[in-house]
Amino acid sequence: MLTVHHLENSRSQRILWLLEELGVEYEIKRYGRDKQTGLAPPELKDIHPLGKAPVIDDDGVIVAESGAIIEYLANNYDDGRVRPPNGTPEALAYTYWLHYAEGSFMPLMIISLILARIDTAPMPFFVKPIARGITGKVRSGYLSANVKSNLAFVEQTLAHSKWFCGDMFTAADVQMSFPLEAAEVRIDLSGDYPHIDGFLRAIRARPAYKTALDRGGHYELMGGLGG
Ligand SMILES: N[C@@H](CCC(=O)N[C@@H](CS)C(=O)NCC(=O)O)C(=O)O
Repeated sequence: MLTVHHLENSRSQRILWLLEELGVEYEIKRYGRDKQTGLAPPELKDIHPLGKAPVIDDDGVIVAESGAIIEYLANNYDDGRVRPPNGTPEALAYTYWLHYAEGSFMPLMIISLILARIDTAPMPFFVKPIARGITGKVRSGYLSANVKSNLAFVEQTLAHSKWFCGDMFTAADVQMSFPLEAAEVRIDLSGDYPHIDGFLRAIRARPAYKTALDRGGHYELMGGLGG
């Protein structure tokens, strides 16, 4: 039996979704986040040294890191439904988006989350303007421009095709769902990014996405996309 170590409100939701798309049987071990810090509980470190989600245990084979898990599931359980044929331009796009999601887009979301945490952290009143000054500089000098150019790039891609690798739904769409859902928490995508908005509506209409939500439990992402 395949077990998904699933942290509430997290990236592991998309692994449940992919398993539903593939029709693979699995069980869920669900973990709650620490109420104060939002971090994963220490028990996750018993499964993998980094203690992050997702991690899967497939009959003793432990795989961590969303992209690696998706590749493992596609290699072992896909009969061509969620991955373009090798050697095609779509296959190259597939590899690109699988890496881009965590390699390029998510770091921006994490920086944004950290800045928002600093802005709202309890601190002496005289320190607050200094802290705000620093977070504002990071936003204006780096974050905002990069978020904009990345969203524009994704928007342009989805203006050309319904899914990230063309007309075929793939696991790259599953991987890209989380960064876009994280972006959606703070930005009204329907205005400047109608194709991203349409993509999010399209994934949410998929039966497998809905079943994964039912099985994974409450799913609500933390805010933090400042500026
Ligand atoms: N790049 C990794 C990121 C893993 C990660 O940071 N997971 C978050 C959940 S969204 C986590 O476990 N956070 C809790 C913590 O850091 O304690 C992946 O895609 O698997």
